[in-house]
Amino acid sequence: MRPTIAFLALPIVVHAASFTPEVSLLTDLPHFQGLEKTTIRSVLNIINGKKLKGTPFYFGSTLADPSVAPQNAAWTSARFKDTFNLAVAENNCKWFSNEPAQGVFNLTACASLRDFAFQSGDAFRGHNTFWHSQRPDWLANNTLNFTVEQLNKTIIPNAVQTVIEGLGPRLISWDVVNEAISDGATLGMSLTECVVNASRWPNFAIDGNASSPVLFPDSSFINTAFLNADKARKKIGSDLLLFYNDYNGGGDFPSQAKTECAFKMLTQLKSSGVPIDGIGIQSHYSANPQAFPSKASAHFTMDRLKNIGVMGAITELDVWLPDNSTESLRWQASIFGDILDSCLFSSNCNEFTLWDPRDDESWLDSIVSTGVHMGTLFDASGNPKLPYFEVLARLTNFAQGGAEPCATSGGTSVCVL
Ligand code: 9MR
Repeated sequence: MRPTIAFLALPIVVHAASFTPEVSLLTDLPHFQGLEKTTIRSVLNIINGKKLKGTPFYFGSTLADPSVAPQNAAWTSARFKDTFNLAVAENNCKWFSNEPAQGVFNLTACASLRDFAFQSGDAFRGHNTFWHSQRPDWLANNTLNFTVEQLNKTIIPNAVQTVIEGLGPRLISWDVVNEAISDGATLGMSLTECVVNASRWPNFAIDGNASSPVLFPDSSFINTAFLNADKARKKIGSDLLLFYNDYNGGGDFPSQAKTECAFKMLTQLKSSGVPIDGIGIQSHYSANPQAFPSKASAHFTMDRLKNIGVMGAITELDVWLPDNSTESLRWQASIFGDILDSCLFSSNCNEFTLWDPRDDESWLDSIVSTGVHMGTLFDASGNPKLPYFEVLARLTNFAQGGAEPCATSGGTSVCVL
């Protein structure tokens, strides 16, 4: 009989790690052992050679400026040939880098990462043309006293068009607008409320002073950015896809409200004839209870997007660890695997991108103060970890025509492979 009384007394003293469920993994099964002899890129080649997803499936990672980790240059070069088939610039294609002085564009840093990707046989995705963060200094402090009209009619259109045209026709996608929805969004908000509640530019004044005039009183700057991105791609004859990209949405973690705001944006843009091709679900998660979406809700979101006729993409996946116990490592591997499956087995998801290729290059150490992080597929020496092998197994399963595995991150109480 279960010790019900003892169980009820537990939550007060228990450490979060003791909630870590036991999980089963594809890599536990004999059929998926010995995978170290193959590479992710070779499995991607099978998937794409057989056109198992129709259009190509991209498995990508961020590419940092070479000055960030010069000691990893040879490793990076090798992984973008034998592991990833897609690259996205971690920082070098953002507005502050592309337009250092007003009207003076310098796309060299961005283009050089694009060229590195192309030389390695990788596709390249653009990130991003419009974001409140990492915008140029000349814009950040509004020393030039721009008006709402100048921003909406000249500054944003020029930046969006120049960058997309300048990077050329061979990119597969661009995050046109990034993170415009407020973390304080609640269910039922209008799109304007979802957006203007974000206490940051462009909703608040450029100088950061909330009492100054609000520069964008509604969500029309989003329409402006997408319309100009569309104009640019048409001009260069490109069929790249235009995305809205955000975090904490895309499922039941942790903000259903942000997900609903993104859907509101999507339907409103589409109904006003503004071109948008998909939603990027960033996917910064942790291996903690309720800190990542269930596989069912990740699928549900992909299906909702499909019903509207647009793509979903996993654009920035990492999963940090609360500790380095074996249970947490296994849980982390199962979360990576489940999120990958939710994209692989959805017909409208062809891009799956990791945010940072290895632990020593991860942004997580600078931002997450608890846990041990280690949120990528490769350790700080560049060696593949358990999640790497689980991801390789899920890709192999798909390449072999296997059925979708059950939701392993729910733990063995709900799913045993
Ligand atoms: O990884 C990026 C880090 O190097 C930058 O310092 C940071 C600045 O905000 O941006 C990081 O990338 C972010 C991405 O562009 C948008 N989504 C969240 C990512 C992690 O913060």
